[in-house]
Amino acid sequence: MADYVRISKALSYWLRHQPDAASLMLDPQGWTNVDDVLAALSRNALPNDIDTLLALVEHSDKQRFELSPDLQRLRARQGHSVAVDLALAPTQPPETLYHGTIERFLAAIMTDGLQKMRRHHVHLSPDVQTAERVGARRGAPVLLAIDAAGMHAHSHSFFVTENQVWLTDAVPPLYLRRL
Ligand code: HQG
Repeated sequence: MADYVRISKALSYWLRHQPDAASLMLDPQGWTNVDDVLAALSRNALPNDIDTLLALVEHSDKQRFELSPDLQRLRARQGHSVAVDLALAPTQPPETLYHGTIERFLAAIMTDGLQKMRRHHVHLSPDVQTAERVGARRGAPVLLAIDAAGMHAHSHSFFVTENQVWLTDAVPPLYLRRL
C-alpha cells in the first residue's frame, strides 16, 4: 500500500505538473505512453511492472488516473498545471456543490471568491463528505456551499470529470455560503 502512495504521488507530479522531470511527453489531451511511464518508475526505483500500475489506476481512491482502452496510454484525469485540453463538455451542475478549505483562506475567499490558484479550474465536490476530505488535507476543514444552479443560470460554465470532480473558472463571493 505504501508503494501505491509513492507511485501515485510520482505520477501526479509527472502527469500534472512536471513531465520533463521524468522525460515524459504529454499529448495535447494529457496522455503519455505507458511504456515510458514504466521506464520512468524504474529509473526512480519505484515498482514498475504493468500489473502494479493497472491495480493502482483501478483502485486509486479518487480515480485520479485514466488508462486508454488499449492500455497503451495513461493520463491524469484533472488537476494539471501544465497546459492540457481535457476536452470536457460543459454540463449542468447539481443545485449545490461544495468546497472544503481552511479558516486561514476564508477572508480572502469571501472577498475574491474561489480562484483557481495554481490549477486550471476551481475544484468542487458533489457532496459534503468529499469536500471535508479535500479541506482536511490542510487542517481543520471549513466547508462552503456553492449555489451552482444560480451560477449556471448566470452563464458560468461547469465541467465534470469522470471521477465526479466539478470544475469551473471561478466562484464569485455572491454564490458562496459557509456551512
Ligand atoms: C484556496 C485534490 C485564498 C482553496 C483534492 C484551496 C481536490 C483560496 C487552495 C483537488 C482562494 C487551492 C483540488 C482565494 C481558493 N484566496 N485561497 N481567493 N480561492 N483558495 O489544491 O480545491 O489529490 O489547488 O480553498 O482532493 O484544495 O490532487 O485546490 O485550499 O479534489 O487528486 O486555495 O486536489 O485532489 O488548493 O483541491 P488546490 P483544492 P488530488
